[in-house]
Amino acid sequence: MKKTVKAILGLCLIGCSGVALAQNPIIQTNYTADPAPMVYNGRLYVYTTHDEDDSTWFVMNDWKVYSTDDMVNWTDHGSILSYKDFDWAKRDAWAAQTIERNGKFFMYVPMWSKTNNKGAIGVAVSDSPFGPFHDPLGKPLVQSEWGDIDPTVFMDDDGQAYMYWGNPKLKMVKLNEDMISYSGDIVEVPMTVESFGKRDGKENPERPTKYEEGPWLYKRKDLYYLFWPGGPLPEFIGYSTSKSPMGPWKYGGIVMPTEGKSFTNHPGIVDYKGKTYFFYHNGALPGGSGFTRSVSVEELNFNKDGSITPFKMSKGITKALSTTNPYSFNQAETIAWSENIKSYQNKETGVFVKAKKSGAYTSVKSVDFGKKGPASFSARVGTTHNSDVTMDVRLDSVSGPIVATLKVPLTGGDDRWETVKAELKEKITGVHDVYFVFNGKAEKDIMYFDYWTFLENK
Ligand code: FUB
Repeated sequence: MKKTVKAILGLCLIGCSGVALAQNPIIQTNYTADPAPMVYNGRLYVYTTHDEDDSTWFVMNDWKVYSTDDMVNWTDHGSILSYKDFDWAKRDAWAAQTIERNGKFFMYVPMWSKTNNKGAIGVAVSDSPFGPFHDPLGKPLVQSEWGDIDPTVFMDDDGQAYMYWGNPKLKMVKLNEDMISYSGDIVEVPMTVESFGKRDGKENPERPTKYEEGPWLYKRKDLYYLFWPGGPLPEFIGYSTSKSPMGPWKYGGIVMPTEGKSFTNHPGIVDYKGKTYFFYHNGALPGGSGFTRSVSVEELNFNKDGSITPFKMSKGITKALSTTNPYSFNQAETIAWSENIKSYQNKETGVFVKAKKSGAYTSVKSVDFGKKGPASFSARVGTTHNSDVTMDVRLDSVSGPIVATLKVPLTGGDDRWETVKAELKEKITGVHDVYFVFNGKAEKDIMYFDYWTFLENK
């Protein structure tokens, strides 16, 4: 007779549930940095830069996008744009931001320009948040001098869009309605102590204030906020406020003090489902550093007067805003937490994940199996090994009860897949965190995994 997993787990209390575990960094399957959140059609998207594995400098070739609707399970949509998509660019896919206007998505991206051998900011356009994006101009949108990096674009309630950017100078321009051109002169924002605070340490004529780079423009009630990484290095995140999107700015103080194994940081702020979220990066993943960074998120709270009390990096948002349906097709690359997993993409499959060693796992939080529960489990998987490769489905922790085990067939390559089914060993009801644990004898690349679903009991 099948035992009821809900009954067994009743004994586990909080230690087994995974609820108390860390959720930051939110992406563990690649090194990501410079988070740029955007809400579209009720879903939260985060565009990121991508630090190549083992980098010892800013080796950054493309931008990625991830999304969620519950703040804990993040779907990897893969690489959506590269500096190679711009004829005029030769490297440095650095901090970007995407915004939507009239159903079109505009991604503002800094790169190193081939033509002038300087930093420059381009724009790419798409009909979808996932791309494909193309370069409508065939040239930079702005190229003023070295330091044209880190664009932030904000559209005000009256439809006027503003772009700020720059390191060490802070510049601003008004974008036209087409979002791919601008009007008027590029304004250099005065770097005053009143606007950006007095820099600590040795005097630096190039950087008279705390402002370093990476601005993010945000509006709350009638107040405009400019968040920015401040120096001297390693960076903290500070903020300034103004009654107008064009300034003058008044220094507000520190939001997030220096912390976290990366000498840079980068703010991205967004309102979503009644709360405000603050995205940033650090070097918290295994192998993490200033050149192998990872994106995290915290809830951002404001004081009554609109000021912000500084807060530290934390374990992140641990409670899902909603549950996941196990009876629909769920992508393997929708993950709350994983270890020893990398994500990849190819033409055949789109984005999928690979278990790099035996015992690697992915997990999904707050999966609602309902009252009847499932009869079976199936997943699209494959391996290049003919020794025993299995995938265990466990509940509520990586060592929780095994409710199903799939035998993974030798398919011979990550362009070849099979959908495999397993009967359930236990009856499952109610809400659980689900863990997929990958086992095999090989030293590396145990198996690959594309999607999963449960079949509901009738
Ligand atoms: O990620 C490359 C650069 O490092 C960004 O453009 C800066 O904001 C800093 O995060």
